[in-house]
Amino acid sequence: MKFNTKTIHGGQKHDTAFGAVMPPIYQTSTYAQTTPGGHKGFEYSRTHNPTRHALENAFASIENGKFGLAFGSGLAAIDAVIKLLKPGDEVISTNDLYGGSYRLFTKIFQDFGIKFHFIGMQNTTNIEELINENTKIIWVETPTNPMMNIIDIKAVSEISKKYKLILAVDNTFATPYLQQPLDLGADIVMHSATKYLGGHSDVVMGALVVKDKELADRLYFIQNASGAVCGPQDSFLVLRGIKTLHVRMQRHCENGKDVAEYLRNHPKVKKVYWPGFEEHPNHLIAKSQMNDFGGMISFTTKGNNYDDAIKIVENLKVFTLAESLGGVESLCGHPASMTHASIPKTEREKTGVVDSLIRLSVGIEDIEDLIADLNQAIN
Ligand code: P1T
Repeated sequence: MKFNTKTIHGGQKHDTAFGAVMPPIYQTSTYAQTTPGGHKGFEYSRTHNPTRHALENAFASIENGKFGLAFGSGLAAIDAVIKLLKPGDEVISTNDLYGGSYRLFTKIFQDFGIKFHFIGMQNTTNIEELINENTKIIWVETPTNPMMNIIDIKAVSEISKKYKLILAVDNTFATPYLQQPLDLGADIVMHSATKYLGGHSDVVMGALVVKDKELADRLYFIQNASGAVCGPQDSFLVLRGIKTLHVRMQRHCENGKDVAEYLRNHPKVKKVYWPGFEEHPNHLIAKSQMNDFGGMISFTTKGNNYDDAIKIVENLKVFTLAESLGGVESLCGHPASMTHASIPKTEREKTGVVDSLIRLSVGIEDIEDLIADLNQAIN
């Protein structure tokens, strides 16, 4: 199946009881057994649940993987990946990444003896310089949150293969509609399914997808042993969301392009971060590894004034000021005080997360209304 068909049918079977076209919400914690071990493949819903299973198959299908795992949040999915490690192990991560991922790495796992290196990965030789016998995982976010840097997944995967490391890619911003990291050599794809996969700002969820059976088994063990799973109702919602991922993404990309171009021409705007621009430093990599450029855009205003940025996000009306992204409705955020407040100011400013930076998740409303809203708020 091609991608658009996979979003609707990938990994799915009609329900065997009554032929329900959508999988029922199996709102149950446990399953009757005829004798100990005498069950139909489901024992307890932390381990397996039919609705979650249908969703996990959909995750695997759209990411061109073999095994999907669903978690109670994106951070719970990342938590499971880092639990593959032992004290003394090291991770090399992108230095521009979601603030909550940075917080999980530095405030939780660092205390368990895992060492994290944060570096710009646009130049992949930076990565090789940090590799030693303790290095186990390379953590890549691309496009990065919120600076929209693009990292060459294929080039990083060549390094990870050379040193026998695990390459994990957070594909939240791109979604498999735009890029499929497993095809580019990644070992693990991670999602905050809260965002584009769910697509309607009504659920918090995380996902992992892998191809390798042994790695999948280790992750399934952690998923069950640590227990950060999502419930059947949420599984149903994300499964429903995935069925329109391709049409939503197409419109997010169209609107994103128009908003990026509008902002670039605005006299009060200093810089627009969007990988579709030819002048974006990683545009050629974006063009080669992504099918389009998405609906996430960050920009700064002239003067780099904190109060000006706050005034703009307060004045926006069609764009809602809120954490999160990837829903049908347009959202705006102020990373320095919101999503990236957990990164120290000196660290975040090194990557460009300055006080005037505003992040937009461009939704799928009429473009004229989005532009008019930005116009009134910036002017
Ligand atoms: O929020 P949660 O589902 O736990 O996912 C965490 C996460 C992981 N990776 C990326 C790239 C993310 O953007 C996120 C969550 N991000 C936001 C809430 C945000 O507004 O950026």
